[in-house]
Amino acid sequence: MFCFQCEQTAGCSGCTGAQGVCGKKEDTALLQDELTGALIGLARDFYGRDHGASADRVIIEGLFTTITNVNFDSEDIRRRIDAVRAERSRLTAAVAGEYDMNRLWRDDEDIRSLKSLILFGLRGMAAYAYHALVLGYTDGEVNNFFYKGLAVVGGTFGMDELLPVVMETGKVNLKCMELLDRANTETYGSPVPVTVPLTIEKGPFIVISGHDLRDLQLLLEQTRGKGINVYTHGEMLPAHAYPKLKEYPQLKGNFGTAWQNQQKEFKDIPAPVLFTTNCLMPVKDSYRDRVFTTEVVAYPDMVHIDEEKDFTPVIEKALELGGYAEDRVMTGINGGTQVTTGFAHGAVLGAADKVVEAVKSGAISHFFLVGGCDGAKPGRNYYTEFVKQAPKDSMILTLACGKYRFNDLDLGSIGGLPRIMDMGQCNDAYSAVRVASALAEAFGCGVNDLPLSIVLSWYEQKAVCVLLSLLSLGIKNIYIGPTLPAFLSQNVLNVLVEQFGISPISTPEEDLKKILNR
Ligand code: FSO
Ligand code: SF4
Repeated sequence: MFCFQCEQTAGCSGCTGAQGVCGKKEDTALLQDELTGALIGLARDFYGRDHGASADRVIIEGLFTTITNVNFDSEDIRRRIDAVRAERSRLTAAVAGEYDMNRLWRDDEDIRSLKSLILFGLRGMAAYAYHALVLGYTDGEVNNFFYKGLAVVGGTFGMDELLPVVMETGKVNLKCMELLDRANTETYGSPVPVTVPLTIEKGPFIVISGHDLRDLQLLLEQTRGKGINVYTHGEMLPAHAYPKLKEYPQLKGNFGTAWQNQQKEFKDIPAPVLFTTNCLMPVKDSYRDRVFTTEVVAYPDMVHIDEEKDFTPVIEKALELGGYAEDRVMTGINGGTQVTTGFAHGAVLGAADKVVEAVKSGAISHFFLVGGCDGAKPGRNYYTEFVKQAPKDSMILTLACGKYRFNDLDLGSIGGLPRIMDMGQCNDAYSAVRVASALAEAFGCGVNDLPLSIVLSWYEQKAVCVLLSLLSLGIKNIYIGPTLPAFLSQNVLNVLVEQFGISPISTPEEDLKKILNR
């Protein structure tokens, strides 16, 4: 096997051998390559031609399946390969062959690097397109680009031809994040700031993880009046801010922290855990009887809830396990007992006058967007330290699961706004873009001229498409850590440094000095 798509890849160069660092076994990795190769074949046949909604869905689900920590189930991946082939033969006699992914992994390193940016960006974007799709929202331009991008990955192109497609991936992903924002806010209302307790109340409960708001809503419907409380986990935390989800009284709070702590946090938990998307880690014996998956997430021998969305097995497990006997006060990484969320574009722009005034009066000196994925590497306490050391008159905007490093800290407020504002999930980078553009407009300058710095933490492929979206907007001087992606070749990195001023993180002290003296 060869895989180098995520931040924890072996030796910062690539996972090979019998198993990846994430626990993905070689046979699963090879099947994921076969699935990707089959998707490229389908895309080459249909790029620029008529393709129906079912082909779009096969592509979106297939790409989503191959994201890090989503699907460890070889049987399930085999079924998906069959579905791609069936779709292809239903539509036409296959013209192009399937693609052998080894050609990509063994290609010239710069070509491999650019094509990896496109492919991994498409995988991330597919997850967002999927969450929008299940709420009934699709976009022709977004769907067409999956075909184009995959066809390009399977074609023969030089660096000059691939670079614009890399940027186009970012541009289309912005559209896709906007689509998902529309799907979420039109269905569940515009997020409002809320405080979310970390205490688990006594009695039966269910923990729901991942990004899919629709799954949460269906679970809340099915647990109505059953004496079962529901707690979000990981990227599901921002759900508390959506008016139509918030109104369910049994949606009580948030359990645990970011994904990489799940093996410790779920040990002996007296409740079931439902995974709606990534990031699922190899399941330990201490809680293997209580893990449930749905959507494209799958793990061998775990109960999978299919499209009928009958959550009865999860509900029965919650009643059987019974939860804690007494309320249990839990804390975040820094000892805080509650967190806040809901500062998406609607809420922040609703307070735009206050924000602009605070900048003009000098009460706010700088905005830092510190966000992205969390992960297991020790160097990631950089982000906690960065936030703690940021000047007291600066605001910290955050999003995605990297926020668990610092979201339980009380850093005070400025002009009635808390200094840490959680904008939501990784896809809510769209909110950050909306806020930055509105500020730029209010001050009559470009986004790069604002007192705003972006410090990203990356782990998997959604972070790749988000980064590409920021670059496609011309945003410069982004800091990235904890390490640079293994799939960036030196030449491609040079281009990103020259054109966009991208820097790897160093220490919080040094980076803050550089940023504030710029
Ligand atoms: Fe985190 Fe995992 Fe949203 Fe990612 S839970 S790491 S970028 O999947 O998706 O932030
Ligand atoms: Fe390795 Fe990451 Fe690929 Fe898993 S997803 S095999 S950890 S590079």
